[in-house]
Amino acid sequence: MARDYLISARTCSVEDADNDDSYIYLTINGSTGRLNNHHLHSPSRDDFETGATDVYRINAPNLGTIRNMIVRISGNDGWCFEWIKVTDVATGANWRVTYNAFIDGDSEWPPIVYCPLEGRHEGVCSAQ
Ligand SMILES: [Ca+2]
Ligand SMILES: [Ca+2]
Repeated sequence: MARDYLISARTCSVEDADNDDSYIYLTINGSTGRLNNHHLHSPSRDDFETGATDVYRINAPNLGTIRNMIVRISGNDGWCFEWIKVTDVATGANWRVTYNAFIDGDSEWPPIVYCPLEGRHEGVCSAQ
């Protein structure tokens, strides 16, 4: 059965942290379901601005306990994120992964980062 989740994403407060032109995708692997390459995007506002926290409400398969997240960028506008938090609206359970660095499709930074949780509610992302 599908459930509602809030996905919050905090953009870093450093130069060029913001993203306007690249596509950001989030994969969430849970104990009972998966959200695959979900495009994080708001049609109604300029998201991923420096220092901002953007919140997206989505409907997804029941993920159960989240095991890991994968963040991917497509495009040449690098994005720096401090953290991403996923909240199960029905239960209030939440999982947060921190990174504090850039992902970038065309630079020394990786285009994909892997964020293991392995039963915890806090995790740290690193390059694939
Ligand atoms: Ca940028
Ligand atoms: Ca933007």
